[in-house]
Amino acid sequence: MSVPSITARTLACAALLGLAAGCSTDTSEQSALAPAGSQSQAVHELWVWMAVVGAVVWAIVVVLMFVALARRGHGEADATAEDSAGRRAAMTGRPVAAVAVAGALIPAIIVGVIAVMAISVQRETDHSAEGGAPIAEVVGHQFWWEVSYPDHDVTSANEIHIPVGERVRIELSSADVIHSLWVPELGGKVDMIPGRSNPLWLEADEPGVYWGQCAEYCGAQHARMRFVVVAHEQAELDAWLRDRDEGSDEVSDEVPTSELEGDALVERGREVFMSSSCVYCHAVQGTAATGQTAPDLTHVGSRLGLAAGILPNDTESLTAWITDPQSIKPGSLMPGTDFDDPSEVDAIVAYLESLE
Ligand code: HEC
Ligand SMILES: [Cu+2]
Repeated sequence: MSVPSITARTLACAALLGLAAGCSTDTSEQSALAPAGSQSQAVHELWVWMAVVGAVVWAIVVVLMFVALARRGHGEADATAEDSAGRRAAMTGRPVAAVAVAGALIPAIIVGVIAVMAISVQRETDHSAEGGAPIAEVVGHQFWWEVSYPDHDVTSANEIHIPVGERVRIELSSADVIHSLWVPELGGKVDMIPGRSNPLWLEADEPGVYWGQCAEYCGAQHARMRFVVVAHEQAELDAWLRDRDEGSDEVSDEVPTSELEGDALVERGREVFMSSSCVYCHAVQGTAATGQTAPDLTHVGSRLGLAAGILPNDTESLTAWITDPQSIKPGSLMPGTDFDDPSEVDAIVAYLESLE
């Protein structure tokens, strides 16, 4: 009887290990096992220690369990009831000591050491005491991220641009329910709570694009609430911000009309957009569209993705999204719009693509 059940348990363990292996991907798209900054490195090292200690304890317990099973088998085969009663009486002193050491003292030491390590990692990743101004503010919305840069008049969505090789502060809050911002390769996970502001520090050693994800269940499309952190060289970041800074003199009258001149489709798209319901939710700086409940579309043409990292930013996806967002992200807070004429969608798409 016991043999098949042990085999079954071994198989179950192997299956679980297989699942766990799924957590580690070489593409390193959103992997906590591929740290790319000192914060995530500290968290990763703690995790490795906990995994190793846990594995050793597990192995010892399993070995002891088999030893106990083997001994019990022997005892029952050739012992009379009297024998085993006598042996139990003789042993009562020893098991109590063994249980006290293996069941209480050793675990207390292990948990104590891990607690000290965890507290030290927590201190390493929390720099609240140092203060410092946030370079970006991120507000969680069902089911997207609003990102603004306080030193620049720039508002974007679903991408956070930071300088490389530097620890930067990001301020987090929420417009509706609790969300949690997590970029596994760069740092810890911090909740975004309505009515309060929480700081998070991010640090990337190498320039690149790092994927993040909402890590607190927030509604129907929680799983599709993704974003990217883009780490740039400082000069490149400055240029990125300058190009989009609505307040800076260089571009003050560039957006949005100069790009539209001479292109009839884009011009028509602008008219359709401005006379559709889009403007009640979306803003385009410098126009009559001033909605505040949806992603700011001022530079949507140069966005890396659409709808919180679930669609590429291309003509096909943009058309599909505007026509029927509910089939792509059911339960998202953008309704489909009925257009009188399908060419109106093409025009809006051309207009939005011109907004770089
Ligand atoms: C009732 C409010 C509402 C209306 C009306 C609305 N949208 Fe949206 N829109 C949203 C919300 C909310 C999102 C974010 C959806 C998500 O990612 O979950 C969004 C996302 C988008 C995006 C993707 C932006 C990005 O950066 O990911 C585009 C493009 C867009 N809307 C265009 C339009 C157009 C064009 C119209 C008019 C035809 C329109 N929307 C009407 C609420 C609205
Ligand atoms: Cu969520």
